[in-house]
Amino acid sequence: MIDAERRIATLAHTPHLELLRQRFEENYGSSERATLVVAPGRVNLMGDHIDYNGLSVLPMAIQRHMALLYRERDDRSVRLVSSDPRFPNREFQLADQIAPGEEGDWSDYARAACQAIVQRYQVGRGFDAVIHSDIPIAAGLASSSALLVASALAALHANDVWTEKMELAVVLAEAEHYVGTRGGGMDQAICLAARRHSASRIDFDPLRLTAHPIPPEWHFVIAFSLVRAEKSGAALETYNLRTEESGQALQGMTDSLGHSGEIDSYSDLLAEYHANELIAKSGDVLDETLMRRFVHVVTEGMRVRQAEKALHSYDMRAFGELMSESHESLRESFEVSTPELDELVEIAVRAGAVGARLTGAGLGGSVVALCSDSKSKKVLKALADRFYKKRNKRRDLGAALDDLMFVAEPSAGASVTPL
Ligand code: NG1
Repeated sequence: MIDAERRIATLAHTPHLELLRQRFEENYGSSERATLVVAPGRVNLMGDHIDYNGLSVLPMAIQRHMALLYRERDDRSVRLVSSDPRFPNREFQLADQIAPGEEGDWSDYARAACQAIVQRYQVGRGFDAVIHSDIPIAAGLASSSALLVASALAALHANDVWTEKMELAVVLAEAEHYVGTRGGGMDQAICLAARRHSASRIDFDPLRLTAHPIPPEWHFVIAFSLVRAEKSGAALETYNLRTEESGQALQGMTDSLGHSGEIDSYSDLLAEYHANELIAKSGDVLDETLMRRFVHVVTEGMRVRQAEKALHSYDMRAFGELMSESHESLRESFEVSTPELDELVEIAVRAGAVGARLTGAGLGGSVVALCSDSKSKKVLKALADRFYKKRNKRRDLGAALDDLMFVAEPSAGASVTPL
């Protein structure tokens, strides 16, 4: 993961390195022999709520990062300091079972990572770390997985353990269940193994990434709905309910087709039957809710394949149309959109985006809109005027517009750089 070119690039792209060093020195003394870990956020371009059903997805890493500066210790303590005052200092011990913090504590992602690394690689050396992130929190851009990945890389490198990225991604997908989500493996995999200038198709079982370059004139605009999709409370419950429902829908279909016990995944079912045949049958077999969930999963899986083809053939219009269809399916069939996300999608499309969709889990969070480079200024301006400024009259946004909406740059995966 470390080579000279990457090292220089990493340092050059860490604008907050000085701040990290300063915070490190305030808390732990000299920052000599410290190591920098950088883990990106991500935007998912196609394929939401299907990774936990084992179907392929198409995300890319973005230019927003979780940066963590650490130095290893001689004992099992892990000490964490965040530059964000909302997240108080935390300390815990490396162990096979690490107790979570108070309800929804921010350090649970680091605890989850460390517990998994101890269980898998039997490490015993802790570390002192400071972290700083510019990934918007609870915005559907996987800031929590970036913290999990950065903490895991610190725990591994502090103990001189080297692992293969795909192996680690599998371990960390499971590790994140510690916080209560029954999620899939998209976020950890793209955070670890994304390629610059590219989106990646991620296949599961076995985990594999296939990178596809993004044409430079394709601009993906990300816009935050101002509704935080916190994975504690209601959003967590709905998310887990959707995983359950899509499992029940699969079960209902395999039972009715006489394959119970033989077919236990969407990919196996889709290998056996044509998607359209399954969709037609689902109306007879499943109740209304499960039928909708089933239709979303199956059609979203198809859209990932079609989007990949559109990307290959530089067909921006086709890609955009698939994004809008995907949003409609997430809204109507999977019921994870919100009025704010719908409004952002509509504003972006009216202003010239070829398509737009919610990204990530939904239930708040962000949308992603595709437009040509010549249109992106117009799309950003429309979002500012018709969404953010309208709301800003009534309340303080508390952040610059640049933090609420920006053009995503397809970025590289996580890196570890000794200073
Ligand atoms: P976000 O948007 O970061 O909450 C979640 C899951 C993904 C995936 C998407 C929906 C985790 C860590 N992330 O992402 O695996 O299922 O929702 O596509 O559980």
